[in-house]
Amino acid sequence: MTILKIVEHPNEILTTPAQKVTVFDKKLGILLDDMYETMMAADGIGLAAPQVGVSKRIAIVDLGEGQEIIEMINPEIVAIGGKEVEVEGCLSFPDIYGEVERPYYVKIEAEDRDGNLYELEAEDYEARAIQHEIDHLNGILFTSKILRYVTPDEFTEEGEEQ
Ligand code: GNR
Ligand code: NI
Repeated sequence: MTILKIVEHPNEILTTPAQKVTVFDKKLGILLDDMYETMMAADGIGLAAPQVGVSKRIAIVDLGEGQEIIEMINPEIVAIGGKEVEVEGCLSFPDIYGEVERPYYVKIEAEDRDGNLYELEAEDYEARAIQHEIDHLNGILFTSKILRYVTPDEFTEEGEEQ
């Protein structure tokens, strides 16, 4: 497996809508595995393919703590509910943290690495990470949604992981 280089802002790939995946081959599995290793090495809870230089609709989320790894290929949000403001960070913006309002609940439809369609419901921080990643696939960056910037120490004071 390989730790990939994370693309940082400013880079056009981060603001370009990614292409749908049509081929579910071994190469896709290798990319997903490499993205997972890259995310872990960078201490992230999510990663989208454009962040490793691949403009395809592929993203992963893993909140850790025994929760399962979510692999999303061609994800679509099919329902949302509620709203909540929380602090977010992004591996493509190393020193920026800010409060973002997002729906508290999402239901998505996506394909797994074998091309099987599945539905997933998520709440709270998991729903937030999923939406942050789907935004990446649409070329939307969290900085365009920040209501208030916070300093890293303020972020840790709130008890979030760094
Ligand atoms: O590691 C990450 N943490 C995070 C915190 C709150 C909301 C979203 C995220 S995703 C981010 C990793 C990243 O940049 N994914 O695109
Ligand atoms: Ni991000």
